[in-house]
Parts: sequence; C-alpha cells; structure tokens
Amino acid sequence: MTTALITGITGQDGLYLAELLLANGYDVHGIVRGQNNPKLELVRRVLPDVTVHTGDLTDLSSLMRAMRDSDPDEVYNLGAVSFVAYSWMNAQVTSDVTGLGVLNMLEAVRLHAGDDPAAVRYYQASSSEMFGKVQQVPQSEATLLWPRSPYGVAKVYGHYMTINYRESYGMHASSGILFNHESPRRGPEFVTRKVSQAVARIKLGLQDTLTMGNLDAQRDWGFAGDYVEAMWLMLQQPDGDDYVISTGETHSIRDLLDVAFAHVGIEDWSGLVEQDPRFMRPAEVDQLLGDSSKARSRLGWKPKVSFTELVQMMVDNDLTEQKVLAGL
Ligand code: NDP
Ligand code: GDR
Repeated sequence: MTTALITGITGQDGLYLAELLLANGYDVHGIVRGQNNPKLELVRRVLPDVTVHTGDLTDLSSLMRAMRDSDPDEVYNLGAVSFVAYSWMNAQVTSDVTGLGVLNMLEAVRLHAGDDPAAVRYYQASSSEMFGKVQQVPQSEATLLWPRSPYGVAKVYGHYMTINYRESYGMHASSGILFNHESPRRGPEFVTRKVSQAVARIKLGLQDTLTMGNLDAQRDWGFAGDYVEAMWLMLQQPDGDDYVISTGETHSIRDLLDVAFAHVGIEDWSGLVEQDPRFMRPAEVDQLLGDSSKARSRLGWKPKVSFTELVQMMVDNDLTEQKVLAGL
C-alpha cells in the first residue's frame, strides 16, 4: 500500500486530495497544527480513515516526527498562509509559513529519505500568484516571475527551493504552478466563495448588498477536484518537474458576478454590489491566464468542470447551506 503525508489537510485542496488518495487505495496521513484546531473535527468527519499527526510548518522537529511516524512514499506540501490580502498585514508570518515552511518540509523529507533522496516523492503547492505583474499572456513554466504580494514572494522562495533540492540532492520534487481553483469547500474570504455566499443570501432575503474590491481583475478559475488529480499525476512521473495547471480561460470579477447572479434569476446586479477601498490591494495581479499544455501532454491532465458549472455549483451549495443555517 502506498502511503502519503499531506500538510494543509484541513484546507480546501487537502480534503479533496485526501479523498482522491483514499479512493486510489492509499494509506493517508495528514498534519494538523495547533492544540485545539476547530477544523480537526471536519477532517475526522469527512476523512475518518486518515491518520492525523500534530505539526506545524514553522517547527522542523514536528515535521521530522510526522515523517518518522508516517514513513510516507509521497509528501504533498499544501500547508500555507494562503490568503493574498492577509499577507500584506502579516508579511512575516506569511514568509515564515508559506516561504521558510517549504524549506523545513524539504529538509524533513531529505533527512528522512537518507541515502536515497528520491525515495520519497515531494509535491510543492506553488501558485500563479508568482507571475504577479503581467509580463506575458498566457503564462507558462517559462514566464518570468514577478510577484506582487508578500504571499507571492514567499511562494517564489518555496518554488525555487523545491527546484534547488531536486537539482542539489536528486530529490523527486515537483512544483505545481496552480492557477486559482475553487469549490464549495473554498474559504469564504476568497472572492468566488464570498460572491456565491452573498448571492445565495441575497436571493433568500438574508442580505441586501455585497461589498467588493477591484471588479476588473481577471483570473483563470478551475475546480479544485480537477486540480488535485494533477498533483497526484505529477508524483506518478519517473522524475520531478514543474507544471502549470490551468483551464486556459480567463474571466473578470464582473463575469463572476454575472454568472452567479444570473443563476438565481438576477440579470442586473448593479444596484446590489458596492465597492469599498478596504477590499482593494496595495498591488494587484491584473490578469492571470495559464498555458497548461505541458501538463496536458505529459500528464494527460485536463480540467473537466467549466467556469459556469463551477460558479453554479458553488451558488447551489450556498443556497442549501444558507437555508439550513437560517432555518428556512
Ligand atoms: P487553504 O487556505 O484552504 O488551506 C491552507 C492549509 O494550510 C490549511 O489546512 C491550514 O491549516 C494550513 N496551514 C496554515 N498555516 C500552517 C502552518 N503554520 N503549519 C501547517 N499548516 C498550516 O488553501 P488551499 O487548500 O486553497 O490551497 C492549498 C495550497 O495550494 C496552499 O499552499 C495555497 O497557497 C496553494 N495554492 C492554492 C491555490 C488555490 O486557488 N486554491 C492556487 C495555487 C496555490 P489550518 O486549517 O490549521 O489553518
Ligand atoms: P487570489 O484570490 O488573490 O487570486 O489568490 P482571491 O479570490 O482572494 O482574489 C481574486 C481576485 O478578486 C479580487 N477581488 C476580491 N478578492 C477578495 N478576496 N475579496 C473581495 O471582496 C474582492 N473584490 C475583488 C482580488 O483583488 C483579486 O484580484 C488565490 C489564493 O487561493 C492563493 O492562495 C492562490 O495562490 C492564488 O489564488 C492562485
């Protein structure tokens, strides 16, 4: 039986990836941080067959202990401070977790693997946020990195450290440069879920308006369930490598609002959406559009869920969830 260890198992991608690996017959282990993490209950409910280890990406010895106790064949490093807007207000903790945390995880893997560094395969959750200031559209593995947030800078560090460990020690280390991916499990602070929740609440008469930031930014949005398959496929290749994972379509926040409101029968949302400088960022990533042709040809991967299907899935989920919460 193949054994996998996942950091960030309480997050959106961790839950989907653990489900995929369990379905593939894996023995799945996950690292959960903190002495009383409220999301531990979610993991135990959704993933009763996962073995949980206590650890934190800022604490090397806790990662080494988790490596020793799980003895994995594959490690997926998904843990991070992942909210870009938060990273300006907490740049140091973002750097410690999202940046230096990668070094800690790579070291824990390398030390555990001993004489055969490629024996444990490693996945690093890199991000399209690393492209930052638009240099080239679409963005591929060869595009210059110019991050625009402390989060993006920390991800660039983790990305290059992963490449460096592959080149220095011969580790089987892969970096997935994933563009935005969403689902009903997305945290409510991210724009798609913020919109799907608000649209559901407005439709149900529980909320009057929605306050947003920059409506002109464009993102290449896919479905998280499709994207975790790409992570797994990367670790099934003979060698580690870097891959862009994206749909190849870009949409603005306005497009997102169009599709979400239209799904509940509201064609003109102009009177329902306000803008507030509070939600604007000190530096914006204006346009993300990925070229995932390398992953499509080498991994045989392609996304299955379209942008419209994704937004409608999220609005439907929030209509159900909000009705239950409001006792309707
Ligand atoms: P989430 O924000 O949903 O999950 C982040 C996870 O990291 C949580 O499980 C969180 O645990 C954990 N974490 C936070 N701090 C620490 C720490 N100090 N030590 C250990 N674990 C920690 O993110 P996603 O699931 O959306 O994303 C997964 C990864 O992919 C992240 O690295 C993200 O940056 C990256 N990524 C995401 C993209 C997306 O569009 N979703 C696109 C590209 C990259 P807790 O529950 O305790 O807070
Ligand atoms: P992003 O995702 O920063 O791309 O990072 P987010 O959903 O937060 O923002 C996307 C775009 O929407 C604009 N926006 C708003 N965003 C939020 N959160 N709230 C608002 O009210 C709002 N109004 C407009 C933003 O300015 C931005 O342009 C996500 C995270 O998952 C990262 O961890 C990951 O690495 C990248 O995607 C790829």
